[in-house]
Formats: sequence, C-alpha cells, structure tokens
Amino acid sequence: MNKSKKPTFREFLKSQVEAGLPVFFDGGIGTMIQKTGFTDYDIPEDISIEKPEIIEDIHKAYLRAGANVITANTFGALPLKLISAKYSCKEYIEAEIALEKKCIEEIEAEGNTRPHYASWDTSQIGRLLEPMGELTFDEAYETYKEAAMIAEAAGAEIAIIETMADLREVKAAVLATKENTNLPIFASMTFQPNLRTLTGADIRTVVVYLESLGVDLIGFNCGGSLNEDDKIVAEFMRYAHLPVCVEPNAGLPTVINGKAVFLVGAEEFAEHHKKYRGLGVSVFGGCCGTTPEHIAEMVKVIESMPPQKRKPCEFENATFICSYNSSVQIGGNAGPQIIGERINPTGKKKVKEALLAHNMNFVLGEAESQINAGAQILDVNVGLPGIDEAQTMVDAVKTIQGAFNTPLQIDSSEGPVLEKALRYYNGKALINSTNGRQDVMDKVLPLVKKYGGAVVALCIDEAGIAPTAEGRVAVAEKIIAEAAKYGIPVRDIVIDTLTLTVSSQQKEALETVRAIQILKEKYGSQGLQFVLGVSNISFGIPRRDIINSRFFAMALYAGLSACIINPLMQPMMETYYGYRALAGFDENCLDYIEKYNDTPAPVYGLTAEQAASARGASSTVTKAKSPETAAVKLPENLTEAESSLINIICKGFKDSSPDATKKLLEEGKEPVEIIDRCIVPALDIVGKDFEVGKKFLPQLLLSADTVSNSFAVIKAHLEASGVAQESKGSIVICTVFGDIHDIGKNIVKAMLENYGYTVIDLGKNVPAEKVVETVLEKDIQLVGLSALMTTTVANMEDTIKLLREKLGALGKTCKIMVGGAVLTEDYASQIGADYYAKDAMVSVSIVKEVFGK
Ligand code: B12
Repeated sequence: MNKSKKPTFREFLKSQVEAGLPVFFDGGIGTMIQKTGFTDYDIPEDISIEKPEIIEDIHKAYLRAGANVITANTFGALPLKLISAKYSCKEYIEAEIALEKKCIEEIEAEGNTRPHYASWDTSQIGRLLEPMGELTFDEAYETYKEAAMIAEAAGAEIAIIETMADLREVKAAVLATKENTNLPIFASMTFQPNLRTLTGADIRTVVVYLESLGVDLIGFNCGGSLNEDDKIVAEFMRYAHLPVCVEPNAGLPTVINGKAVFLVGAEEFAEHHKKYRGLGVSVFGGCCGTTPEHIAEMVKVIESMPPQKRKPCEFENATFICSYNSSVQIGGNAGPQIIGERINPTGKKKVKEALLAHNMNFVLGEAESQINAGAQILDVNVGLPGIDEAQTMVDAVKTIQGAFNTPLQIDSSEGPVLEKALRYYNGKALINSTNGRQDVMDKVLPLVKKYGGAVVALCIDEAGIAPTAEGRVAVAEKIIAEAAKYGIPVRDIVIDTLTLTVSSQQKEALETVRAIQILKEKYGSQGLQFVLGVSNISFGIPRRDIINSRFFAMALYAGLSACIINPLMQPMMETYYGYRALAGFDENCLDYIEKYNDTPAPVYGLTAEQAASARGASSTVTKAKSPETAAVKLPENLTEAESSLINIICKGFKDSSPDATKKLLEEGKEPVEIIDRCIVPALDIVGKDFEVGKKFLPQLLLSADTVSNSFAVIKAHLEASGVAQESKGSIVICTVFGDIHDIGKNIVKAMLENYGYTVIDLGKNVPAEKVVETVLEKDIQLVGLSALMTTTVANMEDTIKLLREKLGALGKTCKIMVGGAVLTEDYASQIGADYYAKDAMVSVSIVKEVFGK
C-alpha cells in the first residue's frame, strides 16, 4: 500500500472503532520460538540479531494471518534487565524494529493491503517497586524512558506495554513513554486466577487506573483459562470507555512430557473472541500458545460479523477514583461518598504540630480512625507556612498508601505540590481543586489531563463568589467548557457550589443547595458530580452539630455525590446513614441497621450531665473498630501493649513497631513471649486475611517488614543481654529452595545464638547443593531447614535426601531438624527429618540434645 497515505496507528484505531470495525494484533512470540526447537540463545531478543530469519518467519506468518500490528521481540529489552546481556538495549530494539519493518514491506509487496504497524513491546522490569520492593518509581521511569526513546527513533509506530502485574509500574512506563515520545500507547494487564492483579487490583480498578493514564488502548493479555478470560472481558467492558484489546492465551498450559503445551485450538479460541466482539471489544490478538492458525481463524470469524458499534458505558453518569487496588464510585447509583477531612492543618493545632515535626505516624492514625469511622476517601492537605509542602505531601501520600488502600483526595492550591503528589500517587486521585479563575484553570486542568483524576471545581472566579445560584451555575459552566478543551469529560468534574456561613450570609445557604439542583438537572446525565465542605455553614454559632447535620441533609437531598466531613462526628454520620436508607442507596437499610442496631437511643428530657451518664460515655466520637481477628484465636489476657503491637503488625505500621516492641521489653516481657503472644498471632491474622482475599501482597510485605523492624529490637536486646561464651557447636540453617519466608528461620537463628551456638545462616531460597556443600566443608553435625509453603516442603524433602546421599557416600552423617508453619511432627518424619520443632524454643531443646550441652 502507498506508505504516504497510511494513517497513523492512532488514526487507524479511531476510524475503525468509529465505524464499528475491528483491529487485529498478532499472537504469541515466545511459544512460537519454542516451537522451532531453536534453543541456542540467552534471551529471546538475541535471536533478532543472531538468527533473524526465525523471528522474520514468525512476524510474516502473523501478518499473512491478518494481523495489523506485530509485536516486537523486545519484551525484556529494558536497560535495567540487560545487565548481563550480550547486546545493549539500543542494539536489541533497533535490530528488531528494522526486522519488523522489513517483514511489513515484504508482506505488502505480496499485495496484502491491510495497514500494518511495527511496534515496540515492553513489559515488567522483574523487580518490585516501592513500597513492595526496592526499585524506585524514578528508576523504573528512567529505564522505560530510555527504551521508549530508542524505539520511537528506530521507527516504532505503537508502544505495547503488556503482561503488567503492578499498576504503579504501568504508570511509570506510560508516563515515560508519554513524556518522551509521541507513540500511541496500548497498556495491558495480566490477572491471576482470583481475577485480580498481583498487587490485588480488581478489574474495575484496573480499568479506572489505566484510563486515567491517558493511553489510547487498554486491555489484558496472557493469564489463565479462557473461561476466566470471559469473566474478565465482561467486567472490563462494563467500565471501559476507551477501546479495549483482548489477547488471551490458547488456554492454560498443560505439561506433557516435561513440556508446556497449550491445548485450545484455533476454532475454540476464535469462538471466545466472537463473544468478546459481541461485548464491544474492538481489538483482538493472542498471547502464549497462540499461533498464526489461531490468529487467521480469529480474523476470519470476526470479519464475518457485521460492524458492531460499542454501546455507551453503563456508568456514563458516574466517575471512579482509585488507589493501587481498589476504587470508589462517585455518582450514578452509588449514593454519596464520605471524604474524611481531618488530615488538614487549617484550624487544627495538633495536625499543624505533627506536620511541622514530619510525624507521619500521626497522619497514619488520622487516616485509620477516619477509615474505621466510614470514610471512603481521605483528603490530604499539608499546606502550612514554613513547610516543604511538596515533599511533605508526597511523604504523606506514600505513607498512607503504604498502609491503606483507600483512595485519596490530593488537596493543595499550589500547582507544583499537586504535580509532585499526582506523579507519585498510586491510582486515580480526586484533585482538590480548581476554580473558575483563568490562571487557576490554566495551572490545574493540564495536570488533571496529564496524570488523570477527577477534579473538584469551586464556583468562584475573578469576580468572587456569586451570591445567587445562577451566578455559581455560570462559573461551573465556564469550568466545564474549559475542561472540555483538555478532553476532560464532564463526569470527571466534581462541582463545589460553596458553603458559606449561615450566621453572616443567611440567604446563601439555600442558594448553595439550589445551584446543585440546577446543575444536576442540566448535567446530571453526563455525570457532573457535586461535593461540599459542609461544616463551614455553622461558623460562629452555637451547637454547630445541629446546623451542620441539617444543612448536610438538605445538600444530600439536592444531589451531593460526595461530602467533605469529619466522619468521627456522630450527628453527621447519623444523617449520612439515615439519608442513604431513606433515598434507597442502602438496600433493605442493611448498613443502617448494622451501624445502629446496638447503639442506645439518645436520652431526652434529662440534663446534659444526666444524659451523659445514662449513655455511659461521650457521644460525639464514633468508636474505632478493633482489628478483625475472626479466624485466629488470640492468646488470653493480652495487655494493652501486646494488643497494640499485634495491631501495628496487622496494619503494617513499620515505623511504629520498634517502639511498641521496646515498650514490651521494658515492661519485662521475654523475647519468646513477644514472639509467641504478638508476632506469630499477628502474622497468622495477616496470613488468614491474605488467604481469603481481604489482604494482598503489598500488605503482607508491609506486615513482614513491620515484624523485621520489631525483631531487630528483640535481637539487639538478646545480644545485649547475652553473655559472650565459647561456641557450644555449629548449626547450618536456611529456608529451602523456592521459599523466601525467613522470619521464622531468623527467630530460630537468634535464639540459638543467644544460647551460645554458632549459626551459619545460608539465607532463604537455598538450593540443596549449597546446603550439602557447606555441611561437608565445615563438617557440620546439625542442619536446620525451614519451609512455609506446601509447594516447598517437597524441596525440603529433596534437600534431606541429597544430604543423606552425599554424606552417606562419604561415610558421614548429620542430624536434621525442620520447622515452618506447614509442617507437622508426622510429616517431618515422613520426609526423613530427625527432629521437628514447632517453634524456636523447641529448637533450643533439640540442639541441646544433639550437642549434649
Ligand atoms: C510474612 C509472610 C510472607 C512474607 C515473607 C517475608 C519474610 N521475609 O519472611 C512475604 C510477603 C514475602 C510472603 C510471600 C509469599 N507468601 Co507468604 N506468608 C507470610 C505469613 C503471613 C507469615 C509467615 C511468618 O513469618 N510467620 C511467623 C513465623 C515466626 O512463623 P514460622 O515461619 O512458622 O516460624 C516458627 C516455627 O514454624 C518454627 N520454624 C520455622 N522455621 C524453622 C526452621 C527450623 C530449623 C526450626 C527448628 C524451626 C522453624 O519456629 C519459628 C519461630 O517460632 C504466612 C501466614 C502464616 N501465618 O504462616 C504467609 C504464607 C506462608 N504465605 C503464603 C503464600 C502463598 C505466599 C506467596 C506465594 C504469595 C504470592 N502470591 O506471591 C509468596 C511466596 C513467595 C515464595 N516463593 O516464597 C501462604 C502459603 C500457603 C501454603 N500453605 O503453601 C501463607 C500460609 C499465607 C496463606 N494463608 O495463604 N509471605
């Protein structure tokens, strides 16, 4: 085809989607390479340079099958991943894109008239990002940036960011590509069998997050069985506005004769795509195990269907914001949401002092109490004279996101502060705020466009606050029109019609409410949303709670979709839950009943003192929920300090655990008691929550880090109290291959050292050969092995077998003790261990028995 007339990929995608026509990607590359039987390479990218004809054949076969876009063989070609590779990132990407272009040219010369596009493909770096791992957001950004720029210069026409498991990493990759190239972007996630990403994001959150990043195409690839994929596609299509691409595997791999085989054939694969077409999917392809036959059949089936225009999204009148793994609906059928207002220094001495002292534990405490009291979103405002607002904001956001998955409202009047916080925020934030002043819109709206988000817009402009509803409506309309210029949809605008003080501007309370009603009538179907900071209404008058809660009820009825309040104020929460029940947002009043079933009604007709004593306590503050401990039995008679450490570990407040542990030691608790009564039960709670999907990997990691910090204190205490003595014997200890759980093993090590033994710690994930080698080299009498997973107990058995075999061959022997949560006494002897230790204290008695001292 004539190259000068070829539309860009962005144009092609748009015109196809508008006409209800499909776009096709290719299928798996890795599994196609495996099929050739060629194995003489370190990484698959080597083949594009050293044996290009193999990749060429694959690309051409896919182009002949009908693909518009071929996926570059550059999946792992990122500077951070190529530390010991043969070639540089530039060499890999340039060679591969030249190859793609050559294939496209040759295929077009054969008379194939579809528009074809050469891609740059990239994926996960392979290291976890902060706070789960060590890699910083900026390091991830830089590696993607370098590769993206090379790819664009080499002639790539689309960036494919695929098989991603962590949305934060996607954000780094997308920003790096968006800010440094003009490439259209396809961002694609992969899901686990529980239909969540590795970091626990559900499908709705994935769609909300990906769309907020401002990419051209979203979707998912790889993953599990096609039946699971059907569920993913259906859920994706409920929430997506952008075109969606689906690239499943040819089913789940099955191991036959030691090889992974994909059993879903071309026809079955195409049948699933046919369903996806019916659901509104526009772009189709395949991942692992798919072949040119799969793609050809898929193209044939889809092209035989009539053009299919997408139905409007079911949530056109709502918006969503999200954190890294959960999302909140604002508007539509969701009912109003509560934005907790307490992380804001305005008029709050304690918050001011804490922020100036950079006390992030205080911020965490405020976050926790508001979440427990019912806040679905948290406002974060750290603006104070003399403070580094941008850095404090980033630190507060990171700290809160490290512990909670509640979405945040980033609240600042400073552009640079908003920008820095939005860059690091892991999710789609609520942005507070813009207003109708041109200079403010010029500052804030580009940030909303660039980083994604829903924006709070105050009805004030150069002329000040209009006294009438009509005046405020005019300002709101000005903001809506300006936002449209940036492509910000009406549904992502949350109008604040402004709460003024009823004591000084009495008439305006009703004007505020009327402005909501007028705007809702006009723009409600497009999803315009409404928020108010409610408590301003009552400045300067007595019993503010009475006025606040009544005004709140009026505004809720007028159509508030969110409210900025103190969720610890009981009258406000009563109004809130009462309104939800009355307005039909709380089906069968279940939330209301659960909330108030056990609370005593206020006692009327008594003096204030009598009423307070009848209630037994102050009634203004809702009690925080205690941590959920349903499935785990906690030790009896826990002291306050013990409960506090358990709570800290469960919540993953890693900076607080050293002090909490010190406190227990100062109170005279023995290290073993702290481990058995606090650390182990707390980790059991976290583990159970993880098992039932209430907690996810990032939270598990945080709790583990929290324990490590606590344990560092215990270890220092043990070392300080231990008397230096001659070693009573040497023990090799490790966690077996495949298992990275080492908390228990480290405890055992510290205990044994404290009792005067030398412990040679080989670490975690240790191959059996390494254990044997050390035992032989150091002539060891006792080995301790740890395994925490059912899957790794087999490796423990292999290690024991190898030890017995290699030592036996030399006429030697050693004792083996094992431990770890999945083991039992019986199982330990079944796999050939000499001893089983259910905890660290038992390991001490075993060692005493083995060494006789
Ligand atoms: C913390 C934790 C993690 C942390 C580990 C951090 C670290 N540095 O260790 C992180 C987040 C990294 C993690 C990762 C994973 N985890 Co994990 N994790 C846990 C958790 C919550 C606590 C484990 C723990 O430390 N317990 C406290 C210690 C003190 O107890 P302990 O290890 O049993 O040790 C005591 C005794 O057993 C004994 N002992 C232990 N070892 C030894 C050794 C010797 C020689 C002796 C004598 C005695 C002894 O003495 C110790 C002290 O009293 C458990 C749940 C649970 N309650 O067990 C899940 C759990 C073990 N994890 C689980 C899973 C599935 C995973 C992941 C696969 C998750 C994922 N999807 O990626 C990965 C595994 C990666 C891998 N390849 O290993 C599952 C395992 C399920 C199973 N039955 O196979 C569990 C049970 C959670 C669950 N309920 O689903 N995990």
